[in-house]
Amino acid sequence: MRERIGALLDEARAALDGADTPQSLEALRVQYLGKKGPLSALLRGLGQLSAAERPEAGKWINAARVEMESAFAAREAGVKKAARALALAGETLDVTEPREDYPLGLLHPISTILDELVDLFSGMGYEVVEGPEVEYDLYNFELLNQPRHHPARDAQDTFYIEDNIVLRSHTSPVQARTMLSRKPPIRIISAGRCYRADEADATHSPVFHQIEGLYIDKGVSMSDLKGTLEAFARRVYGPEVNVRFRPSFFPFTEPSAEVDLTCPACKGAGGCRVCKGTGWVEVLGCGMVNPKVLELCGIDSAVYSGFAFGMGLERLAMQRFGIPDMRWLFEGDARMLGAGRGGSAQTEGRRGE
Ligand code: 2NM
Repeated sequence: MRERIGALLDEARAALDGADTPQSLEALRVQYLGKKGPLSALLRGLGQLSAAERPEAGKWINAARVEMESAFAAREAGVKKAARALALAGETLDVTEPREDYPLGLLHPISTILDELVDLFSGMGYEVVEGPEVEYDLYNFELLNQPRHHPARDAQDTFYIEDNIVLRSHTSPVQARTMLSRKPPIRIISAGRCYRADEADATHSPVFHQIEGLYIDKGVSMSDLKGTLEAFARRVYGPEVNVRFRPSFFPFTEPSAEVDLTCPACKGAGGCRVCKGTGWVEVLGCGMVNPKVLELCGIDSAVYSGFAFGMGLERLAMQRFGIPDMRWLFEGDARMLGAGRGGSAQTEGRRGE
């Protein structure tokens, strides 16, 4: 009896070592510990033993069952652990694996240009100031030396909300508000949407974006203006760019100038579409703030002087990205947000039109 039980235990252990799934383990459990198994058969056979042999044989059988059950429990824990490790390995997800055909989202060209300019002028100590798009004509015109009879104040050119309220036609009213509310030194940029009653075409839009700078302090001169704008030109157009100042006129500056830069498309060679063959592109207007404007805005023009400059973001974006029609910037066509990165690839999707 003892030998039979020992052999049975050895056999069960060997079978257990080969069981590596919950299913095969369960089959062995039925085989060795079930009602039709060898231990049950031995128990049933106890009746045939003599009364003297019976108690000891019963003990052996029960001890064998306890031992076999603990061997099963140990194996079961091992099999469960292995099964779980296998399942986890099968579910592993590589979150770094690149997917195919990943459409790149880019900022709108206007936002790209604006972010770059804000970054540049912030670095030169300018603070970004905002103001309302629906504006009193006092701030939009009057304080900027554009009195009542000035042609720019015509309803033909400016959107009127009421008699004395307009959609701002430039971001200069933000400068006027700042001059009135602060004392020099003032070094600010304002940027945002502006509105003019223009028909939309390849170079005009009734909604457009400007960025303007204003610097007022004691002793600010035209050479400060030139240095500032040359730094701007090099940063945005590259170190090779040439800068050309041409005399001009604005009601709020005196003297005034227009600034041309080397054409980014033909590098000044001329004969290209972007610069209409001149080798130069017109980029911005600027000047020394008219003393009349300083006085109107409560700044003593005998003590302080300043410069101001302004530019349209649409034109910059069109030159930079080679966009041939200003309307593309406002139509909400997702191809403006580009399939490729940088340069004129930003608008690659529309190039065939
Ligand atoms: C331009 C060109 C020249 C300008 C002037 C002022 C202010 F408020 F100081 F008078 N702000 N911006 C200015 C000057 C804007 O845009 C083409």
